[in-house]
Amino acid sequence: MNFIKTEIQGLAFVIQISRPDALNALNQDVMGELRQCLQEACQKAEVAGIIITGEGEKAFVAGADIKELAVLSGSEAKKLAQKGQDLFKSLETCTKPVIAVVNGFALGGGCELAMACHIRIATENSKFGQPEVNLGIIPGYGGTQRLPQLVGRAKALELILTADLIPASEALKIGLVNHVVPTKQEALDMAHGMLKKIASKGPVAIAKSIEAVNAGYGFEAKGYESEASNFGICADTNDFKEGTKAFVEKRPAKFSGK
Ligand code: CO8
Repeated sequence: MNFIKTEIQGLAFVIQISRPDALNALNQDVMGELRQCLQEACQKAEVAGIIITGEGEKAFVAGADIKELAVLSGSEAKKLAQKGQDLFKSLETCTKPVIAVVNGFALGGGCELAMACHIRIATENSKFGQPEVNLGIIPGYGGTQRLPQLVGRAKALELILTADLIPASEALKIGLVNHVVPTKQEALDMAHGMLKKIASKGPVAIAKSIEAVNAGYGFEAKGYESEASNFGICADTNDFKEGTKAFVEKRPAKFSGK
C-alpha cells in the first residue's frame, strides 16, 4: 500500500489515509487501497471494529483528487462516482462498527467518507463541507443522500448550495458529528473506548442493529443513481473545466452556466 497505513491496535483495525502533500485527497489509488483494507478488516475475527483517520493534524481528507477529476469525461466521471458510492456503501453496511476520527478538513469526498462511517468523532480544528459547486460539480460519493439524512434537508441544501465550510462546533450542533474533542489523540482514545464497549455486546446484535438502521435508508431509492448521473452531466460542462482549472491556478472560478 502506498497511501494507506493500517495497524491492529487492541480490538481496532486502524486505517490511516496517508497522502499529506495533497491533504489526503482521494485519488483512485487511495480508493483501491481503501477497498482492499476494508475487506481485510472485515474478515479478521479478532477485529471488533474499524477506525478511519487521516495522517497529520491538518486534514482528514480534503476531497476527491481534483487534479485527477479534471481530466475525466462525463461518462468516466459517472462511473467513478458509482464506484465510489459502492465502496462507501460497503463501509456503511459493514457488520462491524466503523468510526471516523476526523482530524482537520473533511471536505467533499472526505465529508462523504466520514458520513458513510457509523460514528464520527472530530477534533476542534476540523472543518466540514461539500464545496463541489465551487468546481462546477455536485457531491458524487453519496453526499447528496447522507448529508440530508444526518442534518435534515434544509441544512444539507444550504451546505451543498453555498459550499460553506463549517467548524466542528457547528457540525456537532447540527448532528453531523457525534463528538468533538480537543486533540486527535483524545479522539482516537474515545474511538478505542467506544469499540471496547461495543465489543462487550453480542456481535450478532451489533451487526443486526447496523443492518436494521441502514434498512431505513434504502439504497434502492433513486437518489444515489441521480447523484452519479448528475455528477457525470456536470463533469461534461465548461464550468467544470473552469472550476478545476481555477482550483489548480489558485483563483476564483468564473462560471458561464455552460
Ligand atoms: N485534490 C487534489 N489536491 C488537493 C486537494 C484535492 N481535493 N485539496 C488540497 N490539495 C492540494 C493542493 O492543491 C496543494 O497542493 P500544491 O501544494 O501542490 O499546490 C496541497 O494540497 C495543499 O493545499 P492548499 O495549498 O490549498 O492548502 P490550504 O491550507 O491553502 O487550503 C483547503 C486548504 C481549503 C482544504 C484547500 O486545499 C481546498 O480548498 N481544497 C479543495 C477542497 C475541495 O474542493 N474538495 C472537494 C473536491 S471534489 C470532491 O470531493 C468530489 C467528490 C465526489 C467525486 C465523485 C467521483 C468522480
